[in-house]
Amino acid sequence: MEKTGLCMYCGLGCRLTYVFERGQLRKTRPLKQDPVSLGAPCIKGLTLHEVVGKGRIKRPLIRKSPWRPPREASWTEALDLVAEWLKDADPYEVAIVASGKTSNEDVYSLVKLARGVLGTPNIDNCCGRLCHAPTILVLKHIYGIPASPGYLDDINKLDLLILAGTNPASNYPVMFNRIMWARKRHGLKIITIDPVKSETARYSDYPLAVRPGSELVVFNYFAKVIIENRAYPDHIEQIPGFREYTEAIRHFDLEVASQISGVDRSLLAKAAEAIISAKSVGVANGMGLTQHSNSVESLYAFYNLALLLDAKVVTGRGEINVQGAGDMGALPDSLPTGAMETYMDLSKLWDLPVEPIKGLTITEAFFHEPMSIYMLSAMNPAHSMPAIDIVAKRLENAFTIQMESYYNETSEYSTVILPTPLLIERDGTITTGERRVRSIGRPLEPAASLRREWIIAKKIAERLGYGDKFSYETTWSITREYTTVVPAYRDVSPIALEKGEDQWADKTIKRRRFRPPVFRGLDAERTRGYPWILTSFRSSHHFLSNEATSKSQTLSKFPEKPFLYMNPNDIKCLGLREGDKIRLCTRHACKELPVAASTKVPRGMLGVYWHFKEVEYNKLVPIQFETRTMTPQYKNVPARLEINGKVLYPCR
Ligand SMILES: Nc1nc2c(c(=O)[nH]1)N[C@H]1C(S)=C(S)[C@@H](COP(=O)(O)OP(=O)(O)OC[C@H]3O[C@@H](n4cnc5c(=O)[nH]c(N)nc54)[C@H](O)[C@@H]3O)O[C@H]1N2
Ligand SMILES: Nc1nc2c(c(=O)[nH]1)N[C@H]1C(S)=C(S)[C@@H](COP(=O)(O)OP(=O)(O)OC[C@H]3O[C@@H](n4cnc5c(=O)[nH]c(N)nc54)[C@H](O)[C@@H]3O)O[C@H]1N2
Ligand code: SF4
Ligand SMILES: [Mo]
Repeated sequence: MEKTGLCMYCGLGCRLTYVFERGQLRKTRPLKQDPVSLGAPCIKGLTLHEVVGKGRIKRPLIRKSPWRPPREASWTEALDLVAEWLKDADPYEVAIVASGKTSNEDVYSLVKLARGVLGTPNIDNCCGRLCHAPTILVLKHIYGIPASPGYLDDINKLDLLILAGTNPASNYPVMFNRIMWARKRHGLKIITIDPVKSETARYSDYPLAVRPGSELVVFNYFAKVIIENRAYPDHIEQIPGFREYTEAIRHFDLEVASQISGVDRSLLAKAAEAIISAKSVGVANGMGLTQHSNSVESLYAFYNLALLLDAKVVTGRGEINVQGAGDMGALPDSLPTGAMETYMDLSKLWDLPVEPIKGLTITEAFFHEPMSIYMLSAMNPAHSMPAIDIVAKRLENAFTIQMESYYNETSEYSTVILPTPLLIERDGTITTGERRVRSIGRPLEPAASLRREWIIAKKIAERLGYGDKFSYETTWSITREYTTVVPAYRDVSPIALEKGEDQWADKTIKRRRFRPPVFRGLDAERTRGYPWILTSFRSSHHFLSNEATSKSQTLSKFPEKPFLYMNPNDIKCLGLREGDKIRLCTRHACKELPVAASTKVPRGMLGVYWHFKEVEYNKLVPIQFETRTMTPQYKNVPARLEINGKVLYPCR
């Protein structure tokens, strides 16, 4: 038997064919007619059958005291306990985190529980906060839309693509297929801005290996060349802020750009030449730009450049439903109905009192104002947040409720664990990074002992006396509700979705406005005490904290390892050998790791695949954020290397 259904990983959101034999999932195959994958999904999707059944949490678990193993409990006991705690808690000491790995309906229900029933404004979503919050802020300011306005298929028509701190060859393979086809068909040129020689940078015509955190100067230099050559459409001059922008970028000449970014002058000049001669340009950014404390200004520089070029914005979004999670209102500074000012509308629609109060981001709720209750949906903060030693303490000291499919690092600190189905065991909808709304299709049946977030929210609301506000019988009744409540989804047809047809949430650009960026210098620099720069990147064979992908035999065979990757020349000149254990220290912590060689990593830098538990990369990441979005600086971390007590400096 065959069934079709979505993948459960990245924000491209491919539809796949699931093949069953005697009721067991045996294979996952491409689906030729899928307009997203175009019949060529990636290896993670194609190995889903190897991961779904292994190591799952089957029953609710309750831990009576920290460090004691949890015991199994009934759903009634677990939910009674959770409801009891929530009822007595100060709503400002509760943080609820929804997940881009669940459906729109599940996220929406948690937002309604938080804002409508509990009165807590501290509602956020994990992937949105830890990855593209700065991008969304800047897209909202420049284009008036909290989403990527372009389409994947735009790539087919581009002749130049600027990829800044993103690695689609690894992380968005189906997008990368389109890039490669355009390159083969009509010679699409690629500029990459990445200090690391990533899988994507290997195909780049202009690989700009910038000094981490210096990207802004390169974007401003490009803008200066474009303006000096008048290589922009006439109508651009009418866009508000144009004059101020031209003034702001005036000083960023080739000399400045090359000196600050460390990129060779002639390569920079050639890239600028390619930009001014291209007819149709596309841009995309990723974590290499956002996970910095100066990310918002870099992103203003990047999207001002995009505006100047009238470029297509094809930036991807991380997890399969991170776009939907934000759209459903799982953000502390907006509501499902939109800006905070719409709270009266929402109160009427829900018939619940909603206060126009800005809540805490998940990062603030861990590092600035510890909570007494954390309620986490499909998230693993004890692996994925910075300074995980502090995160662990917060979780341990609080009443932590996890809604999870796999027992992960965070589970060690949870008081109650509520077992949930995986995305592919759910019906309902997600919204991809393109803002394409898709039915998940529930290719797999969940075990009877699992409950998803909307059911959990409903059961809690019933216990707190709000059952009538959660009178949903099916997932689709929530789809019908959110398509009337969330303005960007008012043209989305729940009937079409239920039939399996794709829909589009609003993608129209609402305005165009230049926002001149301010250069405040690099966000971190080498010092004598910390002479190396440490960064983290992703592997195409592992997903986030690797809970699911580590269960696949096929994916585990690939060569990426929990090592500290260094340039082979650095290894040689320091007299090290691969496999040598080395002490790696940042200003936050130290960790011993085996060394491995990789030509990906430039000299003087260190790289780690943060997926692996053994690396505990985020133990090393200090508490440093972009202050408007509270997105952590995972990428540019000054570090020191020691062996037998001796400090190792980068070779000259
Ligand atoms: N050092 C460093 N840290 C980072 C980043 C980085 O680049 N460097 N990136 C950050 C980013 S962009 C993000 S989004 C966060 C992510 O961080 P988290 O949101 O914490 O994601 P995971 O770490 O994978 O934890 C997700 C949990 O979801 C569970 N899960 C439940 N259902 C599903 C499902 O249907 N599908 C999948 N895949 N999992 C499910 C899995 O069991 C897993 O334990 O990490 C951030 N942390
Ligand atoms: N296989 C796989 N696919 C994924 C994921 C996964 O874990 N595995 N995660 C999904 C999620 S949640 C997200 S958010 C996306 C993220 O996808 P991307 O945005 O591509 O994220 P990363 O690979 O973390 O970083 C992108 C690039 O930034 C570079 N970089 C590192 N430091 C710097 C710097 O200082 N400056 C610049 N300019 N570049 C730098 C890295 O070398 C890397 O090539 O991927 C999604 N897809
Ligand atoms: S991980 Fe992304 S690209 Fe790969 S199959 Fe799944 S949705 Fe498609
Ligand atoms: Mo992400």
